[in-house]
Amino acid sequence: MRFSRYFLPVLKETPAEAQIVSHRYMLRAGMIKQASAGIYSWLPLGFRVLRNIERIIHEEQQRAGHLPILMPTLQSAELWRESGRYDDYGQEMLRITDRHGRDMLYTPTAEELVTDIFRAHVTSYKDLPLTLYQIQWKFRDEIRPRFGVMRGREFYMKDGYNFDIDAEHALHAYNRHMVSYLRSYERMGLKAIPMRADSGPIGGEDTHEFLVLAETGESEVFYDSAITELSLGAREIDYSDWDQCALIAREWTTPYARTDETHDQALFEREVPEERRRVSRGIEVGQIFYFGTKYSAPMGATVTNDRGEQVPVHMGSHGIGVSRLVGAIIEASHDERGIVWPEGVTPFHAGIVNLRQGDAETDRACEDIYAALTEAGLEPLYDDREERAGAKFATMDLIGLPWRITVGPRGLKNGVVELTCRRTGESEELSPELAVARIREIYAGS
Ligand code: 5CA
Repeated sequence: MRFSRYFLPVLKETPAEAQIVSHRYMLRAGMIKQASAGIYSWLPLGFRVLRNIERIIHEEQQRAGHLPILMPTLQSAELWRESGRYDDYGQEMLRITDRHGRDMLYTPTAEELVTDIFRAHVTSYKDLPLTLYQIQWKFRDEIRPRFGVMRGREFYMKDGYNFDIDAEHALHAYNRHMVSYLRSYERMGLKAIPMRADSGPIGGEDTHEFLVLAETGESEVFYDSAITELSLGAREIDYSDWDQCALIAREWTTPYARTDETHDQALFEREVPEERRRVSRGIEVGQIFYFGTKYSAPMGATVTNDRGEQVPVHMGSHGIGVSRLVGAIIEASHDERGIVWPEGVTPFHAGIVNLRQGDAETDRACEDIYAALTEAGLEPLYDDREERAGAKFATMDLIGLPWRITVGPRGLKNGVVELTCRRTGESEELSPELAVARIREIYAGS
C-alpha cells in the first residue's frame, strides 16, 4: 500500500475523551471513529488488525475441529423466553419491536439460537461431538461504555458452542478450547492467563477467563508469577488427544490465578510462596464455560444415546473478545511514541520510508523494495509522501509497524538502507536485498 493512496487520518492532538493509552492511540492512528456511545466504525488501518485477529482465531478454531457458521445479529425473543433468559438478561439486552409488533433483540450472545439449530437437525449420539462457532457482532447495552473498543456496546466476538453426549466428553471440549485459546493468544503476541472465574448470566459451574496483564485492566487479579513463564511454543498439538489437552489445561490451571470475583486470600497465601505472589490488573479477552444441560434440557435439545435413551446434550460456550483484543494488544505493547504491533497481527508487515521523495534513485530503490516484498506475499506500507523525514518517522512509530526500512540518497551511495526494529529501536545498515530477505525470514511460516 502506498501512503499517498491510503486513508490514514492521523490526529496530531490527543483526543480529550480517551482515558487509556489504547483508546488514545487507536484514535490518533486513525484506526477507529466513534459513531455513537460505545459504537465504532473501523477505518482501514484498524480494520486490518481486526481482520488479522479474526484470521488467527478462524485458523486455530478450525485446527481444533470446530466448524464456522454465521448466525444473525437480530433474533426473535421467542427462543429466549424458552430458556428463561428473556426476562433475566435485564437492561443490557437491546430489545426491538418490528413492524408486526413482534419482540426482537440484538444478540448479546447466542446459546439459544445455536441450540435451536442443533435440535432441528441432530438426533443421535453418532453425530456428536459437534462444535459450532461464529465471529459476529454482539450488542450489550453497557451502562458505562468506556475505554474505546475495550468496553463497547457493539463489539465483535467469537462465540463457540460445543455439543457432547456427556460430561466427560464436554470436559474434553472445555480443555480443547482452553488449548486453542492459548495458542490463539500466543500467535497474537499476547500472554493471556486463564483464571478461575464467575459465570454471570451465561451460567454453569466451570469457567475460566483469559486475562492479559495491564495496569488499565478492569479486573483485579491475583496470581502465582510461575504462570507467566508458561508457553505453548512450537508444541505439536493433537486436538483429538484427550490426555494431551487435559495435561496442557492442567499445566495452565494449576498455578494459582484468580480474578477478584473468586479470589481466596487464605488459599493464595497457603499455595503460593510470598516471592511469587502477584496482585495486579488484567483485561479479560476471553472466557470459556461448561454449563451441562442448562439450555439443552429446557429447550429439548436431546439425542438418543447408545442405549436408545433420549438424553439432553452437554454444552459449553466459549467466547473471545475480538474487537476488545485490538485494544488489549495495544495496552500490552506500546511505548511513548505509539503502538508496537506484534508480528502476528500487524496491519502491514513493514514500513518503507523514502527520505528524499522525488530523487530518482531513492524513488527507484523504494519501488524495488516495495515490489520485492509484495512479490514475497508480504504487505508493506510505503510512505511516498512529500513530507519531512521527522514527520514520516513519527507516523511510522505511532502506527507501530514492527519493521521499517529507511531509504535515502546518502545510504544508497554506499549501497545500504537502514532496517529498524520498532520494539528495540535498533537499526542496522544493509543492502536493500538483504533487508528484504531479513523481513521475509521474520515472517516465514506465518
Ligand atoms: N456466550 C459466552 C461465550 S460465547 C459469552 O458471551 N461470554 S462473555 O460474556 O464472557 O463474552 C466473551 C468475551 O467478549 C469476553 O471475554 C470479552 O473479551 C468480550 N466482551 C464482553 N463484553 C464486551 C464489551 N462490552 N466490549 C468488548 N468486548 C466485550
